[in-house]
Amino acid sequence: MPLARSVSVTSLTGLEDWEDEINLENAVLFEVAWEVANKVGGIYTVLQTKAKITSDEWGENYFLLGPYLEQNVRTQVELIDPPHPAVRRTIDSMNTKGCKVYFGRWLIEGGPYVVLLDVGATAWSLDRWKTELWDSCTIGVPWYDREANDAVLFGFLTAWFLGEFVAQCEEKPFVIGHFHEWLAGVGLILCRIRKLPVATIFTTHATLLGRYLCAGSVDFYNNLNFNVDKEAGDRQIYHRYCMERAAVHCTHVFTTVSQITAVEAEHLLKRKPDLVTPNGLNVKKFSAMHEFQNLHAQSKAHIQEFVRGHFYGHLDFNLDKTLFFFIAGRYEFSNKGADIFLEALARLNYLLRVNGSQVTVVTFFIMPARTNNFNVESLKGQAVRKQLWDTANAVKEKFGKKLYESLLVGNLPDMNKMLDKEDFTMMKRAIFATQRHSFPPVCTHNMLDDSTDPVLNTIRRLGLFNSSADRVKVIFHPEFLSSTSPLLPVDYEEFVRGCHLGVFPSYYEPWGYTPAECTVMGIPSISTNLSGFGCFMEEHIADPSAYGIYILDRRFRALDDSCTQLTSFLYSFCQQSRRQRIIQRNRTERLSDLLDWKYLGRYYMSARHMALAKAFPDNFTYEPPEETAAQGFRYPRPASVPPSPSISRHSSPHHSETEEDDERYDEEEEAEKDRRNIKPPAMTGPVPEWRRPP
Ligand code: G6P
Ligand code: 1S3
Repeated sequence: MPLARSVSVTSLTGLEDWEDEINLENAVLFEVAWEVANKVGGIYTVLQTKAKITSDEWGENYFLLGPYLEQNVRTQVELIDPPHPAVRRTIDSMNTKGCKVYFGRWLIEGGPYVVLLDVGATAWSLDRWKTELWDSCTIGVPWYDREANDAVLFGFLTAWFLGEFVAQCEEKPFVIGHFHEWLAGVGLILCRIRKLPVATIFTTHATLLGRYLCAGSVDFYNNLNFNVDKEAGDRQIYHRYCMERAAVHCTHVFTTVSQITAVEAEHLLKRKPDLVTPNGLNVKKFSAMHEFQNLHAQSKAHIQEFVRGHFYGHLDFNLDKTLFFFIAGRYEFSNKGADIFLEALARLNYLLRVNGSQVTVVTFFIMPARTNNFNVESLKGQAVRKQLWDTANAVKEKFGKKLYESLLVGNLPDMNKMLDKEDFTMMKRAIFATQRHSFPPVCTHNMLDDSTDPVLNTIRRLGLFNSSADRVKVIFHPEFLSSTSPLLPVDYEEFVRGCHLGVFPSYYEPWGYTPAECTVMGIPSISTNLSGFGCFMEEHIADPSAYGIYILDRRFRALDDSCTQLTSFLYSFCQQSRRQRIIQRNRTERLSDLLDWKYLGRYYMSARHMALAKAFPDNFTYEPPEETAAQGFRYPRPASVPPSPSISRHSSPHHSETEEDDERYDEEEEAEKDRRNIKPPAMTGPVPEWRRPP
């Protein structure tokens, strides 16, 4: 039986003792989400990266509940018999009543157990369950909303599973149900309506209304007092909003991923979150400090190969002085800031041209849109590159053979006879094949909505057509990356490592994994003070830009001013020497600990403690946070940054005169100076309150 104990959630000190003091054997954690082994967006990344630390803490008593989707199961899940007797009995019982419930191990780090519920197999219950939902909490779901219907089926199956599980346990367990996002919310609502002995947590990763409102043209963050029912009704999402809001109000503990989303939730969902649970990552540490820099160079070489093919016939720029920028994510044109990024790129193009810069910027937009495969011109580019490579190799082979034979007989070769007419013909043919009468394409695929696509239309308006005069080139790759692609055969991680700068000027971004992923790989990034990540970094780092974390002000500036600021970030970045970029990458990578689940996982632990204390007050207690303890950890400025801004451009690493001395940079010395300043990132308090403008 667990001991009664008190846990302060403000001071997270003491949580290390949690496992020692609480008997977790009789506590079971179910984490419920539509994105379990099902990649849709960021929640998948949360669950997948967090699995290791959660499994380490909960062992055999940790289960993820998600939808059964055959294709995902085939590639990500090993189906097994449930080792836990009560789980086995629960699944058997449900399956004999017409459900299809599967059990397995998710093949990711930590290998957590998954319970997968086939919503399609119980679709025959939809009308009955919708009636029950209406009768118990007057939420009506229209027939045409497929996603909402799935949410109802998934919710009823989840609640059925949890109820049955509790009934099947011989000794009553302390069950925690942690539900993510509105799609999993119905299960939580039913747990409370049916009074199941389950401690519930609801985490929202984005509010439904926030996402919709931001995608329109409202000044969202400076005007949060919306008539929420009307706004939801106008957007035909009232029923979804009701599910979300009901889950928020039913749950024992309500959490969200950032302070900025906490304020949004308070206004739109009418409940202040009990806790902010920032998103972490599973940080890989290399034994050799230089390893991630070597990986950058290797991955960059792969991207350069692609660029050689894509720009065939127009390779009039120096690849050694070419920088790779990228934006990636869900294709929400203005929410993710693709609009302002394109505008800033046009301005950067102008600045680089008028200042006669030698630098070329190739910018990738990796955002999936509707396509019918790669376009011919892009595929041809890679074929032409390959043909040139093959030609060069064939000539080299023949050349090598002749040279060898000549040396064998003790003669120096006659260089005039090393290449014959046939070789020249072959080489000329290959060169002729590189002629082209059009600019390199701005898009790699055939778009289904070409004429209305917002990225393409903005490119057309701004005239960023990859002409020779353009110093900024644009490549829109409207599909997620894959190492099996015939065009750009790299996976996302490799691609990020090979780039120089990730640009994520989002307007709506509750957390934002993309800049966080850049950080742990040592790649600088631009985010905004409207993204959870940007606010978190601003809060915890004394001088973010010195660490390659550029935070764009999209909250207190007009759009045009933000665009000017973005342009100046990009332009300054282009002015850095190689040596400066290397130093900056080292600093960026040193922030990884701040984003490691090893530390950020404590907020999840804290939420679970709170939920247990609220649901089982006889067994657990919890101390309310003390206001004064709310002091977050702060990384100091890097030791080598000059104190005066006049000698430090954007706090970027100190200047080198030439590119040639780049490789002589003493990385160890710089790192050591910083190490002396940086304390271990123990999180001593919760993320401080979101500060309102003065
Ligand atoms: C890494 C490698 C270096 C390489 C550099 C290129 O640091 O270890 O050998 O010169 O990347 O950096 P850049 O910013 O020009 O891609
Ligand atoms: C959401 O996914 P999105 O890209 O639609 O959840 C993510 C995980 O919490 C978060 O990082 C992101 O900002 C949200 O927007």
